[in-house]
Amino acid sequence: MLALAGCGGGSAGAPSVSVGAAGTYSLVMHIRPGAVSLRIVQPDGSPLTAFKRGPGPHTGVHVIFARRDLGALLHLHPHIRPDGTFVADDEPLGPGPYRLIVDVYPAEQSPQPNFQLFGSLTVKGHYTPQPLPPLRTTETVDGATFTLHGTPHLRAIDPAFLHFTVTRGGKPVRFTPWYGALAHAIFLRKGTLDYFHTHVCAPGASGCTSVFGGAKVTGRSATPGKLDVGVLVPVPGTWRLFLQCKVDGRVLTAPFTLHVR
Ligand SMILES: [Cu+2]
Repeated sequence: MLALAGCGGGSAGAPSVSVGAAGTYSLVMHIRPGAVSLRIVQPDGSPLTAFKRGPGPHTGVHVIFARRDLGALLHLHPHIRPDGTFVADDEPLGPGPYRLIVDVYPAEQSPQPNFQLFGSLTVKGHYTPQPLPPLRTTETVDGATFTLHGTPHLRAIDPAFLHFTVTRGGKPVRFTPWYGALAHAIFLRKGTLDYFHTHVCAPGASGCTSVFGGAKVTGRSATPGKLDVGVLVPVPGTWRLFLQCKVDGRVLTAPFTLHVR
């Protein structure tokens, strides 16, 4: 029996995900150089100011900038001011068109724990879209080697796990909890940029399970250097997994191309 704890959340193109609730909310963006100021407007026209708090990654708002060619990603959990505004510092982004995904965890957890709102922005400058590389099972980021073990056989709406090891200098790394999880797995679909997000949590961690329709997924890591990453994507296609973890004070992002039938 698989328990897939993704940070629950599919996006457009995922018929069984209840994005209806999100459809009644809207995102107000104010773009300025190096930062985007954001606010969520509720169906009654007032700003959303009450967000889920507590341990685990499923709190507040998660802001993700994904370049349209899936060649770059930035994942932030900005502080929310009492008036409901939050500022995402997008200084690190290079030129190009981006999809902005705001994954929202409101205090009111019904009918679903979270929903997504979307925007887009373009960072000026010369940009050439890059084709997605084929799956490579080893990626080295900042001297850390991420290795995917085995051949993934992934199917839509079917929870599964991918087994990774992360080493540096031949030794397993130690993960520092970051944004409430040991690792974050952000899945984006080529072309449509459909979105799903799961987490890898320490044993016994609470608030870490992701939900999609009736399925749940919780990634686990009980051993340094090992990550069991839950996969639960809503539709077939070519997906890009951005696996993120914090090691020695730095956030590392390792991308993998996945084919989902
Ligand atoms: Cu996350």
